[in-house]
Amino acid sequence: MSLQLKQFTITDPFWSHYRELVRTEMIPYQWNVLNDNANIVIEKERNDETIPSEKSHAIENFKIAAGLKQGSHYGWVFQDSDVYKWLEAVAYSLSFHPDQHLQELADGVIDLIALAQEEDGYLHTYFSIEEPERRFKKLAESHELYCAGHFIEAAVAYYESTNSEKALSIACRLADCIDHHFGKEAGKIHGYDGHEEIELALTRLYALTGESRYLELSRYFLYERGTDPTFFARQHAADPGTRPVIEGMQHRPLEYYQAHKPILEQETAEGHAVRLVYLCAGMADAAHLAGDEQMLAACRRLWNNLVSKRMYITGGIGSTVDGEAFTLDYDLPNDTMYCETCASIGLIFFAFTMLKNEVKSQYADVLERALYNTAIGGMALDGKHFYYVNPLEVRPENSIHDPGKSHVKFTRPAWFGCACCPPNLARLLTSLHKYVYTVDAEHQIIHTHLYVTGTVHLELNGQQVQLQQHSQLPWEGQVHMSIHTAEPVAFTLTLRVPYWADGYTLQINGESVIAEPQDGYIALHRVWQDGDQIKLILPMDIRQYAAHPLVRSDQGKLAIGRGPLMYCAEEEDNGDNLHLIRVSPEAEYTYQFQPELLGGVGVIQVEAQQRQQIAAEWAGELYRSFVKETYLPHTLTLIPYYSWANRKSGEMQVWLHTS
Ligand code: FUB
Ligand code: ZN
Repeated sequence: MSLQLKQFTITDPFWSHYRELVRTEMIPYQWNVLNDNANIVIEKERNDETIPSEKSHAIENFKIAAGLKQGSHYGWVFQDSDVYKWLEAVAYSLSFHPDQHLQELADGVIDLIALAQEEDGYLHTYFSIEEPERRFKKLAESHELYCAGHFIEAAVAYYESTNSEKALSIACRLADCIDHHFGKEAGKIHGYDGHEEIELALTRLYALTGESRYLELSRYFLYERGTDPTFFARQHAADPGTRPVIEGMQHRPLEYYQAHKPILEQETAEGHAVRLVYLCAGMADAAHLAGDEQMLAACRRLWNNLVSKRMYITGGIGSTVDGEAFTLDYDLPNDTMYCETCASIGLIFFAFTMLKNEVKSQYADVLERALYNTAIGGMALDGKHFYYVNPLEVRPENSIHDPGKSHVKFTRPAWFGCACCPPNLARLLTSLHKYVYTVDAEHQIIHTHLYVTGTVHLELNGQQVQLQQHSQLPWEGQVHMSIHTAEPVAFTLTLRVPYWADGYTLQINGESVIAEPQDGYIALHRVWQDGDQIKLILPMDIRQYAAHPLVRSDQGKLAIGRGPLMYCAEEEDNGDNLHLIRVSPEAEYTYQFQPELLGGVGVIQVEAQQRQQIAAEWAGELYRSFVKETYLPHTLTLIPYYSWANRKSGEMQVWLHTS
């Protein structure tokens, strides 16, 4: 089980900054955007005239659906989910920073949602306002259960944080409505949503309420998926509507929705990346809650394919803009990829739900990789500009002039027509406390997955235990822990040894401890005394990474990382034409923390070589006979990937050519 809210107080300098940024900047800013009160330019996520991007209109849609205003629905069919994710972030924020004004605001939004909910529990502003006759009739595109899932998640978080049942009762009525319409029984719809989300939301609702129907409904959706390849097509043929719910979506293959095969037969990560990881998070959570071994085995298969053949070194996933999707094994282009922020957030959910099933460091390693790189890289340091797509290589001119790269932005927009990512980040960062520890109550074990400064209170073997952690990550690898307990207490504390640490040193009360990690975790089992001190040192050397030989885009290249952070070169520090810089694998690196730069970052430098005199040497030729190229020394400066594009716009590159 994971720790309950309020049991863990984060005081970590790195993460508290983010959490405060969400609380003080993102939440108020996003509220203004959702109410169309922010004076901003909303960008289309790519050059596509059909993308609605004049305004958010998300709150207005609820007012219209609630009968408080006249008008039409505006925005994507899943616009409601922007509000729900914002509400979920508010819930988490209230758990670590009570704020009466914010809670009143949230209560007001919940009241509005209650008014928009229909008599039978149905909730979705697009269909309520525009096409009630099409309810549940166009599930490939409708996002009805996707939006429901996001509301349910928000409601669970709101209850856990505030003890208020306001949102939860709406969520249960909504889940009951869905349960009434979907399932194996005759007369119900034998189908599922085109975008997974309800599955993982229902497991959360079950875990909170104990209502087994919700777990069964989640498992129903999971097991039904892909069993009838004609389901979406039949719905489409019988659809009473005359216009597409989402323009251009009718021709997506079943793989896009992970509906090409039953889930137990799916072995590779296919289709839309966010959909896939939300599906997998639902599967892994349901497997955990229901003790479903065959479901867990399917999760492992998908996990293995995803992380060993289809994931970027930054924890990004999704190799193509076409369908925001996976392509094939080892196809990981750096400058046309998708790597949607939401997809890395979903990967974090998947990794975490796998950790609930089995404590293996491969899951926490990926969770950490996605969190420290693509996820936080998805927002600017001001908390008010966001990436949807997170490239590993950018040249601004290419994004401007190549229509195939219009999705690859070189500065973070203030908002998007499709704004799934910004509020998703807000809820992720405010719920970070969930991911640091898990507790195995049966065996009295507390597992440490992430190194984040803070204090956790929990009960182990009948004793109140306080565990304090002081971590210097992501800049240094020192972690200190201390235990506080009224009476000596026996339990096991595990510590993850991350993939980036070449071994570790460990002391308990000044005495060295040698322990062989199992599945990547050191297990310390003892009778703990009040004041026991643990000192863990994880060496944080600068590492050069290579990619598998079949990753064509990365051959002859290396990437630099230190600790959980991947690094990149920017034009601001290195000039343009980054592709003409070569780094020798034997080169010496230096590292320095620069408190004034980009909010305080560790900077890596290396003596590299830069190809010179291009214009003079080439004199207007495009091709010529090969001659040995001339290189001059160049001090290459690298910054953490997450902090790129916070100064002047320019080129950026993660994978660097080697000499
Ligand atoms: O379809 C809902 C969300 O919008 C998806 O998860 C994102 O990829 C974006 O397409
Ligand atoms: Zn997104």
